[in-house]
Amino acid sequence: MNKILTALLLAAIAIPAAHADDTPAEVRTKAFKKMLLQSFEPMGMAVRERAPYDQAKFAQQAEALKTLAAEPFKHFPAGSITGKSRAKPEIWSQPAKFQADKDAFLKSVDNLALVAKSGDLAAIKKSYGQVAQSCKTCHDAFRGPEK
Ligand code: ASC
Repeated sequence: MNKILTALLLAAIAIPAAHADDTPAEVRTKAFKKMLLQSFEPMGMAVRERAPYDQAKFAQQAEALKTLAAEPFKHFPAGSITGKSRAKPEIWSQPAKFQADKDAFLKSVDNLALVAKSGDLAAIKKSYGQVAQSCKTCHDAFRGPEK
């Protein structure tokens, strides 16, 4: 896909704006979406060979993920299950597992940023897969169905 088309497509995906009166659930959902749309999905396109792999660009996206990855986890105050939130009560009843899953995710993200610098695409694919697996592990335990 050419660069202009990619830019247009990314611009067409609305990244919801943050508002001062957002609930914690809205704040964390927007933060998760931001990292997904600005870094994880664009990297996924390259990893799945649906977009050209560019070493510098990919390394930049992996750094962006590192910058964005911790933010959503700052917005899980006790009992913040409101409206459209998919957060399960287990987040607060199993805090040690939630913390461990978060730490594993952040560690896998750090590793991806490191491996991305090498330009070794096979290693990058493996590391990206570990990040995706850490998303899934946490979702399986702590994210409920869409409401
Ligand atoms: C995504 C997405 C997730 C994760 C997960 C990885 O792109 O929206 O929730 O990856 O599916 O296994």
